Amino acid sequence: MTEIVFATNNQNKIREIEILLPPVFHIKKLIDIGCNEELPETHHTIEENSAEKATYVFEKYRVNCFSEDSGLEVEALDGEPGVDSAHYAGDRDANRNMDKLLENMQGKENRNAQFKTVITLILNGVQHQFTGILKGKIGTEKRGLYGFGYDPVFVLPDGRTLAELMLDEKSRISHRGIATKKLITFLTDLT
Ligand code: ITT
Repeated sequence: MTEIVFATNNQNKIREIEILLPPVFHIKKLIDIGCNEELPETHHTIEENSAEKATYVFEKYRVNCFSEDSGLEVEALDGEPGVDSAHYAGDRDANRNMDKLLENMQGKENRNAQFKTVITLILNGVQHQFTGILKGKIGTEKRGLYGFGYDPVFVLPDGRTLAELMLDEKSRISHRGIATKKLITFLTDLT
C-alpha cells in the first residue's frame, strides 16, 4: 500500500481523483497530517500555483504529496477566469461565479473554453508535473445537478454539460481525470 498526501482543501477534487486510483494507492488528507490551513496560491499561472501548494506541504510536513491547481480558460475572455476561477465573483460561491461568467459571455459568438488541471507530485523531494485539458464550450444557461464549480455551464461536444455526468463518467473524461491517469502511470511504473 502506497500512502500519499493529497494537498487540497477541495473535497470534490478528492472524490474525483480517489475513484480513479487503484487500491494499492491510499490518499491521506491534509487533516490526517494536522494541516488545517488554507494553502498559498500567489502566482499568475496554474503551473506555478500547483507547485506552490505541494511545495508548501512538503517543506512544512516533509511528506510525499501531490497537489492540483485547476481553472477554466475562456477564449473570448482572453483566458479568464483562469487562476481566478475559484474567486471569480469575489468569493468561493459557484453560482455567483457562473452568473458573472454568463453575463460576461453575453453576445459573444466564440464560446470555446477549456478546463486545465496541473497536478504537482513531490516524491522524495523531487517535483513532477502532469497536465490534463478538457475542451468544450460555455453554455447560455446552467444545466445539471452533479459535479461542482462551473460544471453546469461547461458544454461537452455531445451537448451535455459536465454537471449532467455522474462522478465516475466525469472522472474518466475530465481534465482532472486525464492528469490523474498520467500520475497513476508514473507511480505504477516506479513500483
Ligand atoms: P485547493 O486549492 O485547496 O486544491 P480550490 O478549490 O481552491 O482547492 P483551485 O484553486 O484549483 O482549487 O480552484 C479551482 C477552481 O476552478 C474551482 O474552485 C472551480 O471553480 C474551478 N474548477 C476546477 N475544476 C473544475 C471542475 O472539474 N468543474 C468545475 N469547476 C472546476
